[in-house]
Amino acid sequence: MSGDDVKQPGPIRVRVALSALVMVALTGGCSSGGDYDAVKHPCASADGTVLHADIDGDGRADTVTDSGRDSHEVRVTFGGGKTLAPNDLAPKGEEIGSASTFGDFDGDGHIDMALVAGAQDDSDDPLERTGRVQQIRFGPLHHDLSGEATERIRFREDLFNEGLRASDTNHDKTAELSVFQTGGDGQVNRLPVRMSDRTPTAGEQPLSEGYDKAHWFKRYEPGWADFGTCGGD
Ligand SMILES: [Ca+2]
Ligand SMILES: [Ca+2]
Repeated sequence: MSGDDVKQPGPIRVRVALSALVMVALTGGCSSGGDYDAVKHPCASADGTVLHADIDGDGRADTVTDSGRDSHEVRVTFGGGKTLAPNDLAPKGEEIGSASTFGDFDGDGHIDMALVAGAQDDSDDPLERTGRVQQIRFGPLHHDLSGEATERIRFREDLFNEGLRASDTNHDKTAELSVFQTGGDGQVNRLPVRMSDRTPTAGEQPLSEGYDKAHWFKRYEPGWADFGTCGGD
């Protein structure tokens, strides 16, 4: 379990198998792609800002939105209608910045959630920060966004993390997680996260990809659309 300073409510699972099957049959499991079944095959909107998948494992398609694609204003809406903001799970404070994203990072077929938070930089120099959260919660996720297990992401350097991006550039149905970590001089560095079973490690290789801090989320294009767009559109 993670040592992060973050709420870890107890598990509350609701499984309504029969009604879920009926709902999937009625909706097709994906709001934007006709009869494409997002429960079996997570899919995204063409612009990569909306992910349709079964987050809680109840057989109904759920929706994750990241309208700015910067992982800062993420919303999860379960098939039953409940909506949560994952970044609200981060510790509170004026200087705290947080980011979250979703993908099947361990390849077990269940969508997982990555969450990072810490005190933001107040200068253009990378500084180590306290009060951080850097974790992956493994799905299926409960309706409070707790997971069946949580693992801390290991970093080479304990710097502020500007954002996250989940993608599947090699189309192997396992999501790759990237962390965009402050690098000074107005830059962020992209740190690929390597998974060893469920142990995530970020940025083991020498860093070579730098992005402009204000625009990394537009200039690093891969994202949820890599998972396939709903209905093939
Ligand atoms: Ca669901
Ligand atoms: Ca998973």
